[in-house]
Amino acid sequence: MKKLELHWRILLGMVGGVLFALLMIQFEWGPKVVSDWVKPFGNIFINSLKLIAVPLILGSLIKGVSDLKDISKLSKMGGRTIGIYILTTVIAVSIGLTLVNLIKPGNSISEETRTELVENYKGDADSKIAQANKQKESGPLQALEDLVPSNIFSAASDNGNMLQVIFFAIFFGVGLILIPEEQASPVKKFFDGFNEVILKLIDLIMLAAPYGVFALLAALIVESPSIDLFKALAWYALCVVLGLTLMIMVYVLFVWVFTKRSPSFFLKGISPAQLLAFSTSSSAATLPVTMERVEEHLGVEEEVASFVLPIGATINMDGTSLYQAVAAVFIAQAFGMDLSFATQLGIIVTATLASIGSAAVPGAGMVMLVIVLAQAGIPEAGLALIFAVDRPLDMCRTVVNVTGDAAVSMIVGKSVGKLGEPKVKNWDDTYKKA
Ligand code: DAS
Repeated sequence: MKKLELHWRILLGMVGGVLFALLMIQFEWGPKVVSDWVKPFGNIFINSLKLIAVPLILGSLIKGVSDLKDISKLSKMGGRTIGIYILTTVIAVSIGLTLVNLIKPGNSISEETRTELVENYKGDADSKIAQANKQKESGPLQALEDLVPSNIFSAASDNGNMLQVIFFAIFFGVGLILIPEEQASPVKKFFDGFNEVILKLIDLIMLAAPYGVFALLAALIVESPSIDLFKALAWYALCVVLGLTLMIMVYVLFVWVFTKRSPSFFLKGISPAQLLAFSTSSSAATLPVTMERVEEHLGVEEEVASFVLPIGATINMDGTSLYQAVAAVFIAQAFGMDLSFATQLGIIVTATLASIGSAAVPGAGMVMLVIVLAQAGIPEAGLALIFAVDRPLDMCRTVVNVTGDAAVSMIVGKSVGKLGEPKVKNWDDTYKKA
């Protein structure tokens, strides 16, 4: 039998986890069996995601920053590309934060369920809530002071400060740019290889995802069989999808205003890439199709598309950053934490940086969410809450990631005079012999 695609296997894991838990709660020994013999596999899965977060940041950011050297030769296009990418990411995170604070999906959890949640994740929740409250009393420049680690290893430790790891990675990348090429190249080669290994490890971890989801969902249900938890998860998923839809509208508007191309022209041109992004949950896997659509159907010249899109697939993940902002605040709400405005501003920074560091592979956004949670002092145990619905949301946010890259490539193309008429007038021509 043909092997099922990973996301269908994960969706199966979700359904299996729910059915298994509903069976187990029929017996009075059921919940204990799940907690003792099933939940540990869910924790192992979450721990493996947390394990890979720091190496992923170090590898992808050091490589990303040191590759920027090529951009200096194309500074005009490079500066615009990075600038617009960061702008769209900040807009995405802001949309996410606005919606999650308006809809408040985590607040629909009842007090007793919240108490149970904090009980179930006691150690992690208490320390994080205490840390968040401490952060509220700190001085105005505390966040800036905390950015620079005194010891990279303590920064990378479990209770470390992920922004400090990001700071070190960028700092190291800058150092790599400034040393002579012959000395830098073996180091860059090492990080290229290091990155490949990390991406392979994420693939391996994601293979365990169906089982991890099964265990997490089963444990979640037997430990807090409250319907309101699932209602909250449904509101959370709605919040993310609503934000992602708004972000697509922002791109359509930007393309219309800055390139005078109509919404239908843009969406028709990019839709095959969006469908592939949805089914693969991988911007990297979709990149070849994104490039073909942008060049052949959206009129961006090869010189611009081949530069802007690969960088976009690596560092421009607006869908991911929006999702990370919503997920972080949702988990805080679920644990009864009210995040200060400063902490939420910090989320804009960390979600932007975390999405830059996210790899263009399935599940990477979830791995990097650890950084956003750690930085805002939100219990990482909350990952178990949202992982159950992460895969369908990963499919949706990857569509936005790809759409954003295409929109920016058109805007940059227009700004450097490299946006012309599409080579292929419409869909039928694509399949007609030239
Ligand atoms: N699936 C990632 C991508 O390829 C995004 C994510 O995991 O958030 O864009």
